[in-house]
Amino acid sequence: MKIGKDKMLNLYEIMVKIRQFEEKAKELFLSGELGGFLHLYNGQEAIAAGVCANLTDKDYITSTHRGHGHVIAKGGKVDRMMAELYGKATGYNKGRGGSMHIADLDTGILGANGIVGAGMPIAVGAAFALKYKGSNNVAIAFFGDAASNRGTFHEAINMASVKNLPVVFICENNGFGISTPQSAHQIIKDVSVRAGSYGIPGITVDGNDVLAVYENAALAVSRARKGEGPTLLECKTWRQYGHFIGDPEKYKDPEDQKKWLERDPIQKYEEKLLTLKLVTMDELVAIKENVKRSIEEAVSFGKNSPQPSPKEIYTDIYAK
Ligand SMILES: Cc1ncc(C[n+]2csc(CCOP(=O)(O)OP(=O)(O)O)c2C)c(N)n1
Repeated sequence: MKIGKDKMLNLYEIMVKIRQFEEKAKELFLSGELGGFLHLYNGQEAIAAGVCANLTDKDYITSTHRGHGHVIAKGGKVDRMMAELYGKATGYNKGRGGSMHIADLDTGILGANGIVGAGMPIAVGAAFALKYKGSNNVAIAFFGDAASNRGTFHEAINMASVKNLPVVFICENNGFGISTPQSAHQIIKDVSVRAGSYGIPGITVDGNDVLAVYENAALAVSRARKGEGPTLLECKTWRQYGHFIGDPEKYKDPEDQKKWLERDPIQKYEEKLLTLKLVTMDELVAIKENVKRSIEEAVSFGKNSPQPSPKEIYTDIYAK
């Protein structure tokens, strides 16, 4: 598949932005500036970047508790995200959602979600609406390997296949559901085989290879846009940190951790870009520096934004 230099560098920039956002969020959380919980996306950046590079603002995504990467890749602004993490009025949810509930209808982000597996039926509903309206847009559901054991996964894929809906199911198989390894929560090795039960294509790719993700997601999105129905795309990856920040990670085999860190998706992609002579080290450094500035601006925006007014505590809570 042909992919130009601009797009290749854009994939890199998005991955770097996700990584730096997460590192900054971790630092602020550990210093006590941010409350709540943080489920970081480090190590999985190639998946959000590779998938969302095939989408427009009019396409939808549903996300998970580990959702910052999806939001950034889909076009979310880091300043409004950071403000949401700070619980401020300028955040995407006016400070009421926090890390696990960031949503932005303008960019098609139907929401991160603290309920495991809850995004899949929502994406199917959005895909149904798109088909009903005769649009050629698509909906994407991101979810983890453990979420593929939930009834919502099976019900959503069944309904999507029966109705031939424009939806792509992206399983980010990072090998764990909290502290439970995949081998202890399901007997299959590849989640993608579950697609066979529903008569749709199921594909497994290297989720740490952004170009492999991009190309396979492009095929799945194109099938959906052409009215050829849903696909289940499984991306094998690794959660570089614990389930949440504060998790002692005693259940991880240090050898596995080491092996996967050597396959860091950003590092691997840098090597590829340099080997292909598509970019110089100076250009990569310049991209990182630009991203760093935008993250610093986002922090100061979040920190200096006003708290939500207590008078608005019920605003947007009840539908009239
Ligand atoms: C319905 C539901 N059950 C249980 C939980 C508790 N819980 C939070 S995250 C998680 C594991 C999710 O694992 P996976 O789907 O593989 O995603 P990952 O955390 O690896 O990204 C669980 C069981 C929850 N939030 N919602």
